[in-house]
Amino acid sequence: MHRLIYFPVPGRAEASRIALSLSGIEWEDVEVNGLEFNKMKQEGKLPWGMLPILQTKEGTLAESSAILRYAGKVAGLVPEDPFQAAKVDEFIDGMGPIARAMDTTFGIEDVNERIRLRKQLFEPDGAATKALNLYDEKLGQSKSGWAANTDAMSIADLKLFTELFAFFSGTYDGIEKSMVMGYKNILNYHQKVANEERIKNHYEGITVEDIRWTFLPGAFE
Ligand SMILES: N[C@@H](CCC(=O)N[C@@H](CS)C(=O)NCC(=O)O)C(=O)O
Repeated sequence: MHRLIYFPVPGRAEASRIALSLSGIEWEDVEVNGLEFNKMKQEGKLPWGMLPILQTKEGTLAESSAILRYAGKVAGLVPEDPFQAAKVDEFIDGMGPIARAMDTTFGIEDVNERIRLRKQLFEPDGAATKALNLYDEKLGQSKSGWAANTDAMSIADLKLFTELFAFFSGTYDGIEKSMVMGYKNILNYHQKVANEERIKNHYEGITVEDIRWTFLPGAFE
């Protein structure tokens, strides 16, 4: 039995949740709050002091991208071809800067300051704008339409789709849906992934009221 442990949000665990669901292996989605997180940390259950983690019978895996690569291999979402697999890794690693930029705004208690910092990320020279332009360009260049130009959907798509569109769900003060609406290739990509049969089935039952509404077909029309 595998146990994926994270906070009750998509965040850095959602891509692995999809991969685990598609893998067919038995797994449990464990959502914890801040108190439970602190307890796990104090008890030394978090290899790198953070979540998500994946508990397996062989031991605990930390780091969201490592968990995703593991779950993705089991689910057949990592290309066999070494070059394509490396391009998938390149895309996953390339997504680091925007996540790190967002991280700097999480610990800010003052809501106005938090909003100011987040809006700054979306200004013309901000880290989020740079990332969005890069993604838009790369998606426009992809012959297959998948993020890493792979023949089939890969873990790079699970990560890009879940982490990028989650930003615009309304749960992050200062970040609004309108901020992504000008990126044509990104919006086409949303439709491609949201309508992919396995993804569509995965989110069956999710409504527009849910935190995961950004993963539904038509969410950014
Ligand atoms: N590089 C790590 C970053 C993990 C991370 O930042 N986790 C956050 C939640 S998204 C966390 O555990 N925060 C609690 C804390 O640091 O106290 C990964 O990708 O897994």
